[in-house]
Amino acid sequence: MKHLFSPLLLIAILAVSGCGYDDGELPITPDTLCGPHNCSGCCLGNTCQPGTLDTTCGKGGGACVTCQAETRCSPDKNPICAPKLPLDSSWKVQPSTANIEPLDPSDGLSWDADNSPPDVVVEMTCPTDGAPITTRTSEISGLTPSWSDGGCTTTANALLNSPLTVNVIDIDFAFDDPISSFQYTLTAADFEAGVVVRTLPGNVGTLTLRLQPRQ
Ligand SMILES: [Ca+2]
Ligand SMILES: [Ca+2]
Repeated sequence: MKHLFSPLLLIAILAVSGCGYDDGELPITPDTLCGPHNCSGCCLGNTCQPGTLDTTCGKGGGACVTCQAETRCSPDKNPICAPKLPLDSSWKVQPSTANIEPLDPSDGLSWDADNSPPDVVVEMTCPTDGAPITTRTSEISGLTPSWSDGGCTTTANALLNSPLTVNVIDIDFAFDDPISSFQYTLTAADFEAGVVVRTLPGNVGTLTLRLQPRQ
């Protein structure tokens, strides 16, 4: 037994165990392991991948993940497997807030003859997969009105392919006094942001629309 750990036997044991060598490749050490120090994509085992595929998604040298159905690999987002935008998904487009200039730029006068602020309504015509629908918010007086009514619910498909028509109106005693109007076709980026801020033509201010998915 005293010869069990002789130098020759020790060399034989080390050779069989591999001593960190992997079938002739470089030795696996902390420096050669796939990780944040040598991989800007993601690590699949010990292999660095670009990290932009649904099957191998990731960044910064973390472990690759597989994005499940209804998501797509978006390494710069959180979560990195971002939900897809199904074209048949239903969305609420809601006029949220506005900032209106205190004077009507067209004549430099207050919106109303008694110098009171405007009484603002947002009328919106929304595309659908059938006939367009037109709705109005309630009337809110002031230069920074906000609303939670009005708006419309329609499909992503319709909103990506046809414009919204938006009329911002000051309600007066006998008639609708137009403040501004515009048309705008939403983009996939707008859906991801969940919000759109539009400058109102005529240097009148801004209008914020919120986008919320509906079941
Ligand atoms: Ca007016
Ligand atoms: Ca008015």
